[in-house]
Amino acid sequence: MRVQVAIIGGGPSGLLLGQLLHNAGIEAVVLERQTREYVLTRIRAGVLERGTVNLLEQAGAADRLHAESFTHDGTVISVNNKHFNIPFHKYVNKPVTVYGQTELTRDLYDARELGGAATLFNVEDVIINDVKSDSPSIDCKIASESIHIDCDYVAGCDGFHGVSRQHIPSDVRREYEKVYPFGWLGIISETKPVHEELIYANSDRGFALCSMRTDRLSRYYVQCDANDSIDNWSDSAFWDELKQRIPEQFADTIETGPSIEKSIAPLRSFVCEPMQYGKLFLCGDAAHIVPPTGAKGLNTAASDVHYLYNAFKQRYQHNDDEALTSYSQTALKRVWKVQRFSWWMTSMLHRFPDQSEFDINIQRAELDFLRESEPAQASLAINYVGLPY
Ligand code: RFL
Ligand code: PHB
Repeated sequence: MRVQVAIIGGGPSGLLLGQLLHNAGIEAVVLERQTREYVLTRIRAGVLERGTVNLLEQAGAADRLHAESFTHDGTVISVNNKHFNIPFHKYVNKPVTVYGQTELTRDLYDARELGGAATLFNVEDVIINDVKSDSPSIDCKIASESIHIDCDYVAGCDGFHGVSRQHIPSDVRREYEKVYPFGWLGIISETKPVHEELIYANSDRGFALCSMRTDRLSRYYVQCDANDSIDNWSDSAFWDELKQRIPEQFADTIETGPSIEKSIAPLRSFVCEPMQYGKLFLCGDAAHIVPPTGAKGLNTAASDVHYLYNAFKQRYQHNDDEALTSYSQTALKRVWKVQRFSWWMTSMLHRFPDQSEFDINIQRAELDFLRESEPAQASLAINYVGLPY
């Protein structure tokens, strides 16, 4: 097989990049290790920036999103029993869109299928060859059959545990990492969301988040121990804990019910530099991870896709590879700003095991300042709705 761009990973970044390239007439194949069904069981992101929605529109995969998503013009921050709202529209002319990653991924798979774009599933043992040459290639297997793919470029969209990043030699690759001493226990329940906006809660018992997917599907999280297990959390233990972390007004009215999904996610900040090596370009979680506070993971994957897609277009439609050459530099500038925002939101809202009384008072002062200061709220709003590309 020969394609112009071989894309490793059929998560949101690989599918979005693949679909945009396909629509632009650039031949690409997406190689996914799992089955489509497996990828669609991963419950992850829920909040999309305008830029992400724009890219889905360009990819021709936004019809259902427009019909079914919610638009949010603000968010609630609570501190124990008190809360305040940050109205995005007062500071920025953009809302955010609430639409699940599962649905977005399904829409991209459907768009690819409809348009006849190639996605290969159950792909094993991916090896990238000769990325420093003008003729890189990929060897892999599907059901023990060997497949060889010649290409001009390789896009590594295979997430944090993928193989692409390892193809950048260790003397070139620099990795920056911060692991947080807690996780998020998340559930989904077929219940009415407790509030029309998301609630980010700082409480003496730890962080909590009230989010949603639809008007009958709620997504809730509580901060938990990094080594905790879902076996320790019955549904009633989860609801009891959540209610103790959010203001009484919400705890008294929250609709509870059986969870239909329950999982624990670790929290990590991570950046790999550079995001390119020879003909290999990393995109999304393959190159960087943020803690979910602030909802930036999928959105930053989308901003990488924006830069890389436009660079490929320059290359193939105008025979100009300047944007490709500077892809890593361009993408990383935005990546680090998003890292800063996600780290800041995480630091401001969680209980840390080694937090002293001093640290807690500083955190309270930060939240007080945010409640009272319009410039501080503007800064949160600008970052939350999404920095420009
Ligand atoms: P993904 O989604 O990990 O997809 C990578 C794909 O590559 C495949 N793969 C391989 N394929 C072939 N060969 C190999 N050797 C391969 N190795 C791996 C994998 O099977 C997979 O299908 O990365 P991508 O596409 O870069 O997308 C990133 C996003 O998934 C991620 O950033 C977000 O989910 C993060 N995130 C959130 N982001 C937001 O923008 N807003 C949110 O509200 C939000 N909430 C969240 C989140 C992540 C969470 N968890 C579980 C970490 C909430 C949570 C709890
Ligand atoms: C979610 O709905 O899953 C979600 C929303 C906001 C976040 C993280 C996750 O910051």
